[in-house]
Amino acid sequence: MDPQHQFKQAAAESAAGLVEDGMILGLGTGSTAKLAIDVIGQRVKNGLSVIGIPTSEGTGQQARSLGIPLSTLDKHPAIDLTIDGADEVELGPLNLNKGRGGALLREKIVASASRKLVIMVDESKLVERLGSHFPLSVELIPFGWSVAARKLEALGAKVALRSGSDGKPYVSDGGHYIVDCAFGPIASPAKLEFELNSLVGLVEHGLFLGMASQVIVAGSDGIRVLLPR
Ligand code: A5P
Repeated sequence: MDPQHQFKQAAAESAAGLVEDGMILGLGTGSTAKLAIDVIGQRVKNGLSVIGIPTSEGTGQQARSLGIPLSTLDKHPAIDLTIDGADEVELGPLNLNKGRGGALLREKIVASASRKLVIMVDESKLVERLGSHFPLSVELIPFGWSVAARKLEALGAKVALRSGSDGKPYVSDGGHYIVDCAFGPIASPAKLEFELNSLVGLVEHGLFLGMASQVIVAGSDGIRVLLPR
């Protein structure tokens, strides 16, 4: 097993250990979340009682296959704990860059309804500035998406429409396109968030600012838990 996978597994096991009986649980998306959901599935088989709110169709399928009971935000609008991965974590405030798995919209809605958002990463995801390693995922309405893309370019991004494995534009669970926006290291995530939030045709973006309650980091020195400061 490659070290990065081992680290993801360790972070996932640690986060899954925070799940308590009776919780309404937000279930993230991505390879690390998948590992954590496997562990939770095992705990459910051993008697743990939780209700999961999935952040993607894929996560819902995985959870159902493991016997984790699922519900919706409309029936359970207050989530006790959400566990999810991230593409980058900004050291200090623990702002996040998310969305390479294409689930950023539902992930952000679920995170916003959660009392606690625990993020699991391997140490390669820690950065001084978001955007250093990965572009920012931005979800757009397909109608006239290139108009919004041009506005993103005017904000300083190199913009690429995300493709699926069939070579066609990737379509999110919500029926939208995603563009990958290479801004380079982002000096002021809050300023960029403000600019993005006023862009017509933009559904959501992968900046999760001030949302993480804690970040579980797994690396060669073991597990560390970071709190925002
Ligand atoms: C899904 O849309 C993403 O936000 C993921 O949570 C993020 O890409 C982390 O994925 P991995 O756990 O696969 O690195």
